[in-house]
Amino acid sequence: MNQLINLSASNVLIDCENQIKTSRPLSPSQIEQYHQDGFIIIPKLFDADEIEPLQKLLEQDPDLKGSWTQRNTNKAGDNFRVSVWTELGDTLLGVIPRIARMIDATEALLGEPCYHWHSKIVKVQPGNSGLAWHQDYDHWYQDGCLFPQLLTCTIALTPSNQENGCLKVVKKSHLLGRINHIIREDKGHQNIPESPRLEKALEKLEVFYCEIEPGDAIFFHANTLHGSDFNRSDNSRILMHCSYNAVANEPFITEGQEHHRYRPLIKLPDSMIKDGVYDSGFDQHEFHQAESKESLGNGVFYRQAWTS
Ligand SMILES: O=C(O)CCC(=O)C(=O)O
Ligand SMILES: [Fe+2]
Repeated sequence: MNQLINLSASNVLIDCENQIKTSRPLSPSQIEQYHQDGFIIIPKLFDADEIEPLQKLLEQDPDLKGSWTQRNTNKAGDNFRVSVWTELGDTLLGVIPRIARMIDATEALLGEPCYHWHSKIVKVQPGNSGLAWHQDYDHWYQDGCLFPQLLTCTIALTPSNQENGCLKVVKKSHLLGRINHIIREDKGHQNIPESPRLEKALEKLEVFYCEIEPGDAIFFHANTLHGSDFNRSDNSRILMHCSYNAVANEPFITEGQEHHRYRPLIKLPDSMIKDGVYDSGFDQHEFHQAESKESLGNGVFYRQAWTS
């Protein structure tokens, strides 16, 4: 680990940073497909031996050192679990969002330099009803981003399929622009697109179920409608979502948005995970403060409307 700390502390890595490039860039046709459909699936973005260390950590500490936030924006009002972080240190969870293949793909899709917005691990337990349809940009618009120049790279940590409530997306829904979302207090504070716009969009556009295996990834646009169905399996479905914003799109709202301000994103070589150049374990990792309805904190999901 000393290797990384020493490297980060020297000017050498900063000088080399611009020259670090992925050996697995997206192809022009993958980039075109993303722009047409609002998402693209990249099988095996990470190899099995790159995902295994994180899977092992999740088995050893399923509670992620108590960082789970009980988030309640799903259909039956039951909670699913999310752990979120904004700062990228030298832990495995801080290294993955900085790996060259993630950043190069994101910048190729956004068409401009990016920085880390936030990352999260979402665990949907057996019997959980999954997430209601939503666009992430509705939240990020409220956070003060002028343009929908953000995207998310979702990496499967467990198999993700229709039985266990995989991510489902509405193809081409990024072309709808931002739909007004309404917080439904009667439905567990779900933040859902207003009717009848959602119903009309679902009539016209195709729903695609992103069935993926550990290491496979989905890049999706901030305005792509997405959600998930019931987890009818006996095991939790776990996805890691890494979201990025364009540097030029830093939120104009600063109060309460310190964690979403621009910070330089130091790109790391693709080989970093296989070479084991990271601090393992969740102990050293700085998760964002846990939030709940009673203790909202100054969080990623905090909304003034929830407190009223
Ligand atoms: O993991 C999932 O099912 C999706 C999570 C999601 O869409 C979100 O947290 O905004
Ligand atoms: Fe989302």
